[in-house]
Amino acid sequence: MDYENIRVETRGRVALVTLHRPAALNALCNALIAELNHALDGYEADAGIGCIVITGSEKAFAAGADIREMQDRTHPEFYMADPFGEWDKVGRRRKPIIAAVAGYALGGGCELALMCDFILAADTAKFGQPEIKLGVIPGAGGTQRLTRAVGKAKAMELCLTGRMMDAAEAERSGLVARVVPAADLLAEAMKAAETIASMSLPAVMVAKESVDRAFETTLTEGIRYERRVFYGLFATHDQKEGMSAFVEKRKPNFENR
Ligand code: CO8
Repeated sequence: MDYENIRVETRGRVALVTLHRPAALNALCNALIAELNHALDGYEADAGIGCIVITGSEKAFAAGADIREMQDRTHPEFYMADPFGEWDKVGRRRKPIIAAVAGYALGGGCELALMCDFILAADTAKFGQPEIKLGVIPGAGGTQRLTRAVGKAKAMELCLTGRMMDAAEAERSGLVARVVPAADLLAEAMKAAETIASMSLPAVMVAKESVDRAFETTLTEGIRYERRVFYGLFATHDQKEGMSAFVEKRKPNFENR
């Protein structure tokens, strides 16, 4: 399928989605989010895909939600259309998604990156929630996911001042998993995605779900949950294969079941 605002390609078991609205620094209009969700729906249903990478351009991962599209909205229009419902779908995906961020990841762009499972950043990356400068606040999870990622002090400072954080500060704060030279960003993201996609998909999906559970529940409940799904993995072919391969000193041949 041809999209207008994103580019998609598949490399082996990895799907690569490139946000592509260069004239607007990849500002996230409704049509782009709809296309992204359409592509992600396909990858979720495709047993041949084990991991997804979302990236942008050298200059911008995404400079936020599309301000031009939003500026004249009224409260009832926004409430009835509930565009955030569409955004939320990205954060509820079951297969792993890596955000490969170069340049600006601002406002909704930072929030989109935060919806992914982890962020790899180029040394050129700049993160921020500048909505306060527009007379509003982050609306796609920024006040919540950013706070969980970097703690109250830094999240509060970013949301109240709108200042940007560079890649080094983002790594120090725990917002990004790793910073790499800009020229290596896509290769590093694809390498990480290929590693993930080579694992047992049920184990990967359960690991993702379990880590996410840590943000939703108490420690006792989270540990109980982890233990249940750990035991559950012993019903999979891949557990038998993974452990047999270790004992037999060979590489596992996971069948994703
Ligand atoms: N929306 C629409 N257009 C944008 C956006 C945006 N967020 N960001 C940049 N553009 C456009 C500019 O208008 C400009 O277009 P044109 O050439 O037609 O004038 C083009 O992209 C290039 O931008 P600049 O000329 O400004 O480029 P600079 O290199 O000078 O500056 C910046 C780059 C610093 C990134 C600057 O563009 C900027 O500050 N952008 C806005 C950042 C921002 O405020 N983001 C937050 C938006 S609000 C939000 O994200 C709320 C999320 C809630 C979810 C909403 C769900 C519906």
